[in-house]
Amino acid sequence: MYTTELQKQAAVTSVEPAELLAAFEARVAADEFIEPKDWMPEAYRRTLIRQMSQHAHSEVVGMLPEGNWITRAPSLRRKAVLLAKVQDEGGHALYLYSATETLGAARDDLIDALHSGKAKYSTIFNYPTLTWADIGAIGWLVDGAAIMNQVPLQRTSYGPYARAMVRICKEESFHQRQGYEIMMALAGGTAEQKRMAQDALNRWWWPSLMMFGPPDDNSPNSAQSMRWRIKRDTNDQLRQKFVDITVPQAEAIGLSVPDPDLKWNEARGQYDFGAVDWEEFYAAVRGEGPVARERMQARRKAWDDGAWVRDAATAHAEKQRARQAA
Ligand code: FAQ
Repeated sequence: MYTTELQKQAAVTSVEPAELLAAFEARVAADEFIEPKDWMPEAYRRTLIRQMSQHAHSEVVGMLPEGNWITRAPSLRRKAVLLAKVQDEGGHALYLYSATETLGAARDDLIDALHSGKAKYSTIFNYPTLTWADIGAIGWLVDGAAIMNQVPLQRTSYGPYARAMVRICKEESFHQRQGYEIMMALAGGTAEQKRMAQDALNRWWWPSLMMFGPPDDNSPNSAQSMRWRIKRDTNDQLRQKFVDITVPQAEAIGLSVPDPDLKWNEARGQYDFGAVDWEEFYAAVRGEGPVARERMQARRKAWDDGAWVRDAATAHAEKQRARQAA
């Protein structure tokens, strides 16, 4: 798992020298970026490897629900846009895996952890995409929730993660708008198209709220990650922001958010909203989401089918190295 001597030393150092720790904490407190060769507490490194690799896995598995509609997009324009979007998600995974490697993690270990079910990925991608409107709902809600979480990550304390987020956020912002535009077209279309859009919103609303993670009082990692400025906002703060921004967007296109308890709270200047079904969330985290098994099967098959490409690329690189040496 550890690739450099420095990282090996850090990993086996059980007592972290107090002055190194104090200097690290002072840098974090001063909003300086921590860079790959800087000393960092082992737990900080492990937290980042966990979060960043799970983020990368989410991007990769996240290609599957939308990939399902590339061949059935309703027009050439929609197909070209969807292809580009799905390709972007693959790119995000690549930046994130590369950024995780700067912490000494080996890519093969990370992929193994995904395929063996040891590593998590976002619960949202365990739901099926039943109609074309789901592609609109994913762009609007899922990318919308992803941006809400990722904009603050542009200021996360680990430099390579923060920098990867800058480009990812630009692309996610385009994704969110293309999704909303699909929903706008459907909501303004025939009665059947509007019904499809509402049905997609009904199915994707609550899983989108779950993307932000468990409530703050049940989030074991939040307090430490906030102290280390890996996370800049808590799960509940981001969930609230998402609700406040998204509800008026639904209203603007004549759709209704499927929450009978949703109400503008004048005193708070925010929406009150109903209880998320946390049992459903934890079941999805445990790998029991509606299409979780299919998602993992598809990932493992793609990995196995791609073995020859990896072998060919390795052979090509070796040939080039040998040629240069000669
Ligand atoms: N799904 O203590 P916390 C996207 C786990 S990218 C599954 O609150 P933390 C782009 C969590 O890992 C979407 N597991 O944890 C796209 C932890 O377990 P662990 C992904 C979840 O890390 C769009 C345990 O629960 N984005 O959508 C989830 O402080 C469209 C306790 O939770 C990121 O990964 C969940 N929803 O906060 C692609 C952003 N929530 O690891 C295609 C970066 C929590 O200790 C199409 N990540 N868990 O075993 C983060 O910001 C954080 O990791 C959170 C969780 C906020 C997700």
